[in-house]
Amino acid sequence: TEDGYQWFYEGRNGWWQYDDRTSQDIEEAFKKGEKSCIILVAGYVYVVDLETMVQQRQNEPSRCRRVKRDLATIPKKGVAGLRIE
Ligand code: V3L
Repeated sequence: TEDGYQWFYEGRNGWWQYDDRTSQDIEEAFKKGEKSCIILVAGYVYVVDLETMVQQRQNEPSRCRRVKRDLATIPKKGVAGLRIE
C-alpha cells in the first residue's frame, strides 16, 4: 500500500506476502472495518478473518494459517509462493 504496509500469510518458517491484488483487497476490507474478506487462491475460496487474523479455506477450515499486516520491508519467504532467494 502507499503507506508501506502489506498483508502476509504464514508459511512453515516465515511469512509469505500476498499477491498485490489480494493484499489490496484485504487492505480495503481492513480500512472499512470489515470483519472478514473473501479471497480466491488457485480457484479455492478462502476467508481472511480480520478479527482473529487467520485465513481459512471456506470448505475445509482446518486449512488455517495466521495472517498479519506488516511493513513491506520485513524479511519474507517470497510473494504468493514465489520464493525470493
Ligand atoms: N496465497 C498463495 N498461496 C496460498 C495462499 C495464499 N494466500 N494460501 C494458501 N496457499 P492451505 P512453506 C503456501 C497455498 O493453507 O514452505 C506457500 O505459498 C499454499 O502455499 O493448506 O510452508 C508456498 O507455496 C499451499 O501450497 O490451504 O513456507 C507453500 O505453502 C496450498 O495453497 C509452501 O510454503 C494449500 O494451503
